[in-house]
Amino acid sequence: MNKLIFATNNKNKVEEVRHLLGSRFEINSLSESSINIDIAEPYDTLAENATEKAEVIYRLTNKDCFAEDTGLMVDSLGGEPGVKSARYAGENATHENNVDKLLLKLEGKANRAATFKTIICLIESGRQVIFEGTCKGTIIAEKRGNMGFGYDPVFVPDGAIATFAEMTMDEKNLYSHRKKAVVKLINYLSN
Ligand code: ITT
Repeated sequence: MNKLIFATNNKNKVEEVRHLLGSRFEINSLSESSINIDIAEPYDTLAENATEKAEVIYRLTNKDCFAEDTGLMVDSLGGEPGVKSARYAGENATHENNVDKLLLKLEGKANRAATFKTIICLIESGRQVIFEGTCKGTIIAEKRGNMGFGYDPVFVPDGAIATFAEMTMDEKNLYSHRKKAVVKLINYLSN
């Protein structure tokens, strides 16, 4: 099996995952599969939302597929924005709105530790498998860099000096939550 639908509308995720999968697996995003839907993420956990996205697409297509849900958990904000990372500043918030809200909420806080977590749900021949990847780091006070997406301009992974938005994709992948989860997916699919 080497063809999968990646149940996402996020072009940056597709680019990152495709870069990691190389030529071994062919993935098609929702738009590349001519599926024009925005799947709701109604649950309180990344795993439930990732599973929901994968299940909706599996039911619709009956084809092997996977979805991922990612959240940024900030320690001093009780885990916010967490599962609501994409909608932190409201339903139609841009990445910039979300980052601005995060920086505002962290103003004056000494503890700026945070963790990115990615959960992937694969459905292969009707069977569900979950993979997880995390990356610990710090939220800096001002945005730096213009690569990547989402919270990348304010996130410095532990062991680095640059933000994710100042890194090439290969550099981000030395630390990335998504990379760790995708490696587990690749290992599973390869066995
Ligand atoms: P799909 O549900 O269609 O996959 P989405 O953008 O809605 O795409 P999520 O629900 O997983 O994705 O939302 C996660 C949000 O967290 C995303 O919109 C970004 O703002 C942020 N995010 C996810 N991965 C990130 C990364 O690697 N670097 C920075 N921010 C990230």
